[in-house]
Amino acid sequence: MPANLPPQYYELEREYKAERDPRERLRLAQELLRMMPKHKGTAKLQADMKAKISKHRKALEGGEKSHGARQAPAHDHVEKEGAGQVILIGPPNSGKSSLLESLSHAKPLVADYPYATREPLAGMMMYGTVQIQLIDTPPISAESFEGYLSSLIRNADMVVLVADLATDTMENDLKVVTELLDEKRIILKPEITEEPEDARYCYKKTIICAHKEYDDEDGSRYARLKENFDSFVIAPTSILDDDSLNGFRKAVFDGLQIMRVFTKPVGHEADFHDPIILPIGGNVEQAATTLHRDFAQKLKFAKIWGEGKFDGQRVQGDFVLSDGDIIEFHT
Ligand SMILES: Nc1nc2c(ncn2[C@@H]2O[C@H](COP(=O)(O)OP(=O)(O)O)[C@@H](O)[C@H]2O)c(=O)[nH]1
Ligand SMILES: [Mg+2]
Repeated sequence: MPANLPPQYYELEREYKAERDPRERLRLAQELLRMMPKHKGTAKLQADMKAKISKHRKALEGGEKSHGARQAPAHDHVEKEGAGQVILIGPPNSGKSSLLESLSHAKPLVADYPYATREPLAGMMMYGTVQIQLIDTPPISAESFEGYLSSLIRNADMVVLVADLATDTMENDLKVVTELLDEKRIILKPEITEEPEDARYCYKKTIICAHKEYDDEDGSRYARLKENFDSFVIAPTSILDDDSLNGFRKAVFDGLQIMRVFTKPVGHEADFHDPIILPIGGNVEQAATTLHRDFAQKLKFAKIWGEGKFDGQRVQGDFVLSDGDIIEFHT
C-alpha cells in the first residue's frame, strides 16, 4: 500500500537528516510523526518513527550512552524560573550580555569583540517584586547560529531582539537574524493573535530593545528601527541610564501579559512581597488555585481591594482581577 506522504513531509525529512542538535532532532521527528497520514500504508513508517523518537528522547535524558555518541549539550534547555522566561537574542556585540549584567546578578562575559558569549546564561531580573528570568545567548549572524538556539527560543515565553544603535550595519544585522529564524520556522511577532496555520511554525511574542541609544546621535537609526519593526514595542536602553533600564523592565513585564495580585490574610495587612502571578484576564478562582490545587473548591468568596472596586468588595470565583489588586480569600 502506498504511503502517500505530502511533499512537506519530504522537505522536513531532509531537514531532520541534516540536523545535528539532539533536541531539535527530537522535535523534528515528533513533527514528522504528526504529519504522517495515519493509515495501513504508513504503519511501518509510523512504527520506525516512534522508535526513533524514543531513542532521541532517551539520548537526551542521558539514559542511553550509545558507543561514541556525544552527550546532548546541557545548554539547549534552560529550566523556567520566576514569572516568565525571556530570551535576549541579536547580532554580535549588540549588548545582550551587558543588559543581563546590568539587570540581574548574573556575571556574563562582556567584551568589546564579537562572539564573546559561547553559551546561554540565565539571570533573574526584578520588576518591583516580580522575578523575570532573562537568558543571554550567543550571537546570531551569517557566520554563526548555534543549533540549540531554536529550541531555546521556542521554549521561551518571550523574545527580546537587541538592536545595536551604535552601528551603521544595524538594519542589515537584524535582517540576517530574522531571516535565519525564518529558516528555522520561528516568526517574531509583536503580538500573538493566532496560532500558526502550519504546525511546523512557531510564532513568538517579541519586543525590540533599541540598545546603546546615546550612540545614535541624530536619532536616525532609531527612526529606521521603528520603520522596520512597525507595531513592535521598542524599548530604548543604555547601560549608562538607569531610567532606560527601568523602562525596559516595565516593557518586558507588560509584554509577558501577566499581572500581580497581592494576598491579604484575614485580619492582617496585605503581603506586597510575594504576589500571585496570573495571566491578564485571570480570575479569583485561578488565583486561589495557584496557592493550592484544592483551595479553589473550598473558597466561599473573596474580598477585593483595588482600582475601580469598592474597598473589600465581595466577589465570587469568576471575578476577573486586575494588576495590583489585593485579595482576601474566605473559605
Ligand atoms: N555605548 C554603549 N556601549 C555598550 C552598551 N552596552 C554594551 N556596550 C558595549 O558593547 C560591547 C558589546 O557588549 P556585549 O554585552 O558583550 O555584547 P553581546 O555580544 O551582544 O553580548 C561592549 O564593548 C560593551 O561595553 C551601551 O548601553 N552603550
Ligand atoms: Mg554576549
